[in-house]
Amino acid sequence: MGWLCQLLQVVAVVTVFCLPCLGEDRCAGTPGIPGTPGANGLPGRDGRDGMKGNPGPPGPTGPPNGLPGAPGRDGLPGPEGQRGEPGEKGEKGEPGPEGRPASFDPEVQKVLRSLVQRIMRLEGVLALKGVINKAGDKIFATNAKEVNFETTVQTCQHFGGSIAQPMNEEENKAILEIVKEKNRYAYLGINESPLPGEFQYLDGTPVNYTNWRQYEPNGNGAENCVEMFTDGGWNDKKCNQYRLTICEF
Ligand code: MAN
Ligand code: CA
Repeated sequence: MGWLCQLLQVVAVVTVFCLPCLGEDRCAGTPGIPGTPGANGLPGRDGRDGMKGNPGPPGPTGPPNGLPGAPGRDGLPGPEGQRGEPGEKGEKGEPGPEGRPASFDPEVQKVLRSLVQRIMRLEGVLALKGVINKAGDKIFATNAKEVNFETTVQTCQHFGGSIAQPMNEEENKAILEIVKEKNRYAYLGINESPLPGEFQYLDGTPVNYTNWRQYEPNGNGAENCVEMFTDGGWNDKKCNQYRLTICEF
């Protein structure tokens, strides 16, 4: 079959190239059959260097008896450890700057104002009920008991006060109110000094206000205590009588 195909191919070529000039005087030549490709030329010149390639994969692990490598980088910080024992007490620091007195604090002032208000209200109630008698900063009160001078001093001390000791007319009047109300004489916080006829407060300071009755004091060293009568006048008297207990607070 190969030769038949080849023959048909030749006939086809002859037909195509010979038919156009049938009946003409001169017939144009037909193009030749392309020749066979020539032999390969000489090798060309070397090209320019290509771009640098990517690094290759890591090589295989070396033998186990190699030198140790450089130490690796530090790892991440570990979790927080347990709290240690308290350290020893340090040196005392320098004193800080002087602060504002607590009394200047607006909050403290508010509390103080409130306390003053409440105390004044309580005093009002007690005065209204005749439990206390006020004179200036002093408050006088009685337990309505009659005891000797020494017991009066002790009773008043026991309750945080002291035996009534009038130092001016106002205080004398406040004590008198109680004396009159109970209609009982009361010992005062005044004693005769070692000098007969000289009287002093219980701390030894000389009296700077007196309200002696007429002809008093007349004990001349024999009457060392002082009592208040129901008219407010004073009499020097022995200390062992039973008199109304009046204290000042
Ligand atoms: C009594 C006592 C005295 C007082 C006279 C006053 O003798 O109370 O202290 O001075 O009376 O008359
Ligand atoms: Ca007297």
